[in-house]
Amino acid sequence: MADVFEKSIEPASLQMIKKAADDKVQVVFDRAASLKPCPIGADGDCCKNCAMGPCRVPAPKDKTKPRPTGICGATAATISARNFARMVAAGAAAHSDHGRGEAEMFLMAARGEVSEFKVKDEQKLYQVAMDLGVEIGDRPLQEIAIEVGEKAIAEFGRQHGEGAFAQRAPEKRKELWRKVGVFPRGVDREIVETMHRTHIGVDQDYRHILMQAARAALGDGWGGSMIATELQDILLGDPVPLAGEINLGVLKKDYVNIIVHGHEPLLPEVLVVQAQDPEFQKAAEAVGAKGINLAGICCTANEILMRHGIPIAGNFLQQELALVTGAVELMTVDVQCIMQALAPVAKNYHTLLVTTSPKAKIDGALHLEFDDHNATKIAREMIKMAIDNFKNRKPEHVEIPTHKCDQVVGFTYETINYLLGGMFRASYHPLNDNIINGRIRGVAGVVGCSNARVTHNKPNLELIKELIKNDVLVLVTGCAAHVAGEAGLLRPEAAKEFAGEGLASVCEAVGIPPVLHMGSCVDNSRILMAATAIVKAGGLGNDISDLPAAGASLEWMSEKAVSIGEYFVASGVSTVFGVTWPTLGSEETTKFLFEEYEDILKAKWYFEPDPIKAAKWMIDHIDKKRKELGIDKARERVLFDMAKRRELEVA
Ligand code: SF4
Ligand code: MSK
Repeated sequence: MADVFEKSIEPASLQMIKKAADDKVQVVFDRAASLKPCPIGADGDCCKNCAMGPCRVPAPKDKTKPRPTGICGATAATISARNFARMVAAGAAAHSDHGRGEAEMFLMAARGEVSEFKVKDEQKLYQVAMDLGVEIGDRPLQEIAIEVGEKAIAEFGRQHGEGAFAQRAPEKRKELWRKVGVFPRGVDREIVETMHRTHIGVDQDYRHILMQAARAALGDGWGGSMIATELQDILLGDPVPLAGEINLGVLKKDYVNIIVHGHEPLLPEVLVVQAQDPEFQKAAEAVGAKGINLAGICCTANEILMRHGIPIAGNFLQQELALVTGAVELMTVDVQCIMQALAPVAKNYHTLLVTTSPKAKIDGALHLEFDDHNATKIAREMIKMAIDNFKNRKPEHVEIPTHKCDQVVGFTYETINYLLGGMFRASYHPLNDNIINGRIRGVAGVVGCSNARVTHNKPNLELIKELIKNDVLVLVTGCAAHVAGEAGLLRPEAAKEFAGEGLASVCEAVGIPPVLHMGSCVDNSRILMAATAIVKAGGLGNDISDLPAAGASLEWMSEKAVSIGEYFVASGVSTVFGVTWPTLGSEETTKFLFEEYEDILKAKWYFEPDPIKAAKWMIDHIDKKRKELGIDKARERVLFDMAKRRELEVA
């Protein structure tokens, strides 16, 4: 069992890992154990950018020997910088192509070409219209929405000048971006330029490449991702705090279980509405079920949780485990973070796996394409298929863990505004005041994935607990949010149970948890907006880099996480990653990201897989910023002895 406990600290997952083994079904944890990562590739020392390679250039063990270069002469620094920049470009592309899909649907909805969606949040529409330079005056809402849609789509391909949404950043940050040449244009242009510059024989100065990586990432955070978040909010409604549940225990034995997985919220939104049709309720009863139970995995889950309270079945590493319960009639997937292994796992049970995006098919899955005009038809077809499939469930295969936890979610930067300042004097001043008076020591964004190379949920959970214990307010998104949710940290009561005295007093006064769930991967743009709002509220410096704030992703795995980390850093938030670091093979590249970035961008990267040490780095950074701001009251970091650490691990 020692081996099993290394796979996850989360009891429902452990139960399903054991069941998978009993059922002779291979899951991600088994594959990770049998396939070790290539150490040369992991350190960024391998280039396959042309057919003279792949060229492997690790430092020779014998230090007297010269370090090899690629056949073209590319140095290890150039190779690792190119690899890093390409990770950023791929991550930015994923977020931004998602954003483009939202923008296209937004425009169709504005034109009245689809019946399922229309403007839900008028106030946000006007705000975004102003950001895009769309005249409001007394024009009809539809006309404004159409122009917003057209201009938002045009932002992706902006060839020159400065991205419109990046203008929201604090003035000082924008001046810095202009000075160092990283103010992003359209994200499409930045990604294409990154790919061009990292092609054989183009940009061969690692510093120059890494500055372009920063620009491409900013095009994502303050462009593609922000457009996705803003337009989704206008179309689907700005999330507000609401209660939900999380973990595999949200699946119901007597119900037809449907799981939505991936990242795009449009089709799942329609699924939520259609699943409530009494006709389907009757059909479910007719096959012996009590009803239909909808749940989510990964970021689609975050999207429909934040807006409808639909429960979350789990994060990235729990996607196969949900099927191992034997109780899922249908899983629908769109894009990003969907394991191909779902297809063979589904075949071991009765689950129907359905792909819906025109961009993503999986061999062995059924493809029902969502084409913007058929959302209702597709949603109804899938619900019907799930109901019909209930009869194929094998009761002897069904085992649903009982573990689940309550959570309160839906903390956008706007809701934080209202919660702290009140509906009529919404403002970030109370938050700033509490940071200045030291009740809140600082703010941390803990984001990103889960990764089978480290114990599932453990690094992020230990990090988050350590931060809140030390009065750091934690903002979470993506799969890191699920870690907090599954451990009960997204309940308001968690403030009293886990947070330091100062943070707990603020959370209890306002009635919020010490860890605030801000949404999906693209919603990291909400963290940028929250940081900007704190700067603009005053008293904590003039730039995001002045704030007592830090970022972290201790279980990252996707290229999107690298793009997020890079735009955090380029926006002024120093950020620590765990698991592995993709440039460790090159001292020059790593030094540039870990040290020289700070001189240029006023923030830097750091690598630390140990969560307690990572928390210390973040808290030290926060304290350094407090000192620079002159708000450093003497306060001791709460130190954990081994007994306390063990307590954390079993909690
Ligand atoms: Fe090797 Fe240079 Fe080709 Fe990369 S680009 S594979 S280093 S020859
Ligand atoms: S889903 S990118 S595993 S956070 Fe957004 Fe989770 Fe990471 Fe995918």
